[in-house]
Amino acid sequence: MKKVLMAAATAALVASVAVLASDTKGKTEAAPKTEAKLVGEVICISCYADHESRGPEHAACAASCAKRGVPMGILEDKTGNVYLVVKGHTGANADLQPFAGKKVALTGRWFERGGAKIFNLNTVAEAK
Ligand SMILES: [Cu+2]
Repeated sequence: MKKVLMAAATAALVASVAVLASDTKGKTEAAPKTEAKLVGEVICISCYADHESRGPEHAACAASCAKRGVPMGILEDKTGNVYLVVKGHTGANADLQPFAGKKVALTGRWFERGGAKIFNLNTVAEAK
């Protein structure tokens, strides 16, 4: 009887820990399992966050920031959301820098964790 109670108590503890773990902050929000498309402008995350700089007039500055290692992102056309772009476990600046200030179409996968929107890049091409 004692062993049965102990086993039940252990199971209850494991279950409550599992519930707590599944409810932790920073969980991944709904993300498609298949490849997604993201259309928007290539921006310098720092310049856009600090002074909303974007567009063709800012392309040279954004490209210069990218060379210095400032992450580039995408300002999504249809939502105005900003995505930080990565490429696997490396940065995506080499891929995005040639398109600074331009509209592009990306393929890859997006994630949302801890309030951050992240796009894991597969391909990039200029869009009209
Ligand atoms: Cu910048």
